[in-house]
Amino acid sequence: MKPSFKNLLLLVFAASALPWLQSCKPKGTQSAVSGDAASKVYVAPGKYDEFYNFVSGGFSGQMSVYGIPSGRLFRVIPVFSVDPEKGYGYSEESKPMLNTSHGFVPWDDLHHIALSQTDGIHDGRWAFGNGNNTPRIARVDLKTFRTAEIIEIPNSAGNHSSPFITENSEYVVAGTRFSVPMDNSNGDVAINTYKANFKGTVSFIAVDKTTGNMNIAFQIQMPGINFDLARAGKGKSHGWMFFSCYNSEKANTLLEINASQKDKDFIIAVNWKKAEEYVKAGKGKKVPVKYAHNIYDEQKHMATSVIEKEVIMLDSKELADMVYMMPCPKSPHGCDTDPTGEYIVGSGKLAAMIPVFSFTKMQEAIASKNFDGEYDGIPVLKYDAVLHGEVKKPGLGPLHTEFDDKGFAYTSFFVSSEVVKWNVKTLEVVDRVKTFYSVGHLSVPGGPTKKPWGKYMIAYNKITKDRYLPTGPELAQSAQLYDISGEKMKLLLDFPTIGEPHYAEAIPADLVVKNSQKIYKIEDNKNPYAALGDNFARVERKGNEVHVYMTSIRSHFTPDNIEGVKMGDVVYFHVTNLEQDWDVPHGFAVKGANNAELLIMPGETQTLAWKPERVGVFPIYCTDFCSALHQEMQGYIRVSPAGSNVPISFSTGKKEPVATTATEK
Ligand code: K7E
Ligand code: CUA
Repeated sequence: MKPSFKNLLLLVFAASALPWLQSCKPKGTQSAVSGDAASKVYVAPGKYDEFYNFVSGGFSGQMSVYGIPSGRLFRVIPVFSVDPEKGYGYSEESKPMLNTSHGFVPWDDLHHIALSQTDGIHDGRWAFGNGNNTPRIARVDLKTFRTAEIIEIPNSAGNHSSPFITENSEYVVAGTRFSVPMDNSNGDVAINTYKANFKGTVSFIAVDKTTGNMNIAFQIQMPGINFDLARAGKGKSHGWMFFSCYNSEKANTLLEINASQKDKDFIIAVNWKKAEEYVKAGKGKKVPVKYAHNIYDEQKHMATSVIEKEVIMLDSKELADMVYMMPCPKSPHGCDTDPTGEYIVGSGKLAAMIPVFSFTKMQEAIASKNFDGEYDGIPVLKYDAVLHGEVKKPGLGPLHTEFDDKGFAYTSFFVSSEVVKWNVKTLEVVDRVKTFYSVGHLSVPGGPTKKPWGKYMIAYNKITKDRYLPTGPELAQSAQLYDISGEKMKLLLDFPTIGEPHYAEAIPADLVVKNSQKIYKIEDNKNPYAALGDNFARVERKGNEVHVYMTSIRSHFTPDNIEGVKMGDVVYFHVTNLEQDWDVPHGFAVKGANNAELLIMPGETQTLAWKPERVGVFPIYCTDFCSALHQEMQGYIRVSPAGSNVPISFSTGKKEPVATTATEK
């Protein structure tokens, strides 16, 4: 959420004349840390952290990786945004990853992380993230810490309610924030025909057990409202998915007022096992769509993008026993299920309490048809019939809830800048701590799973006025680490984040460390442009394309002198890193290229395309300090005028260039 959301809340609360709003917002820098905080976050040099924290980068489009408890930043994984540091989105091999039905999209807005699970417990295999803007879901492989796959979601706009994962990673699930005319309808409609023409969808993207590869198993067409967040059922509620929704008013303008009219919106419960039965029975309609599906091949070191043409759509109106609505006050944001799967917590941004729903009661209400009418053909369950109870007067602007291993819930409050700890069964508030300031999501290691590891809670704050050295108009967003091992929460540490953090997940380091890949085996390199040894290095002309099959090894490129390129040519540098040692990437850059560098991992091949725009001799060099003679890892490429008769030639370590046969096409 951007500050506009804060303004909305301030507006609404100011309008309802709550002067205590001001008084409960912490003022000024408060350290509020106890004496032993420093030792609790101190990870000695050379020692490992206890947890990995995978943090969404919001409008940076990336995912960042921190150590907990130290708060040290290890890596920024490029996901939806190009990253010149790593050549992601710049190398020929990675460009297809960012292809969509709208063409190449170099950016997105990543809000939520979902780590893969087996039996409801983190298994350390993959991290999924959503692209909000151009609806997509990405899968990051935790062996390589690289984006392995991106799938676009059709019939969706503002893929916010996404990705949320089921307890055996059967599906990652995505709900559309904006309702829109469906892709195969005439999209050219008046916006004020919203109620008639705009629809919502939720998508179930199946995840292959072995490869992790995603495919859209089915979508469900929903009323034209806004889907905000979601959580899968677990344990007894496995097979269900819960979505928070706002704008049940179906407003299409000035939502801050028009979508805040009703007392209650909904949490929508979807029985996806039932949906699967309907799909099997052929109750889904095949609808024409267009969406990109991009996969990175680890052996070819190359991505491919395929445009898919069809999805299966189920209709929530027509198919019984599949979708139910639970009334939820008021404009709910977070929708979180506790580790037992019995309780569903709805956080109404504008509500003065937190409703907690009971899965058992929901089942009873469904069985006894305890309905309060229908909404767009979907049965609405009676609020009182499904309610476990309400957490009274918890704070202002509840957003998200996370759980520990001892039966407690932690809810973030944006407006009152605090985290409130409460007992999931008794609904009693047992503790509260300040955050600095305006907290969004929380993360407890294992918090969204059946088996939280507890110990820490991390709050991700939107506003950090007076917490850090000023950096001009924009300040760092921030994470705050709390110790939750005792009865009282204790602030331990602040650390700044990359982009705007929304959700994050933390996982014990052991689950990831043991699988971490060190190199790509050179003998497995199937890139068609690889040069698997210095003796394969060469330069070939194909029409106006010049292909340089180059190798890199400490501390030289082969070849490092290239001539015979002419104006009008496109030069493709296919660089194979022959190293087979951990942590020895080589970089590659060309003066004046309208492109980025390449950063090539051991055993990998990556390609940089360069169209020279002037005649001359251009240096090339390695950008990654790889040995004592790194600074010697350099070379030249000569560009001659169009029509010149300088032949293609190349060499390394020779005084005179060796002429070769150019393959003319
Ligand atoms: Cu609350 Cu986009 Cu999950 Cu941000 S969302 S905070
Ligand atoms: Cu290779 Cu520096």
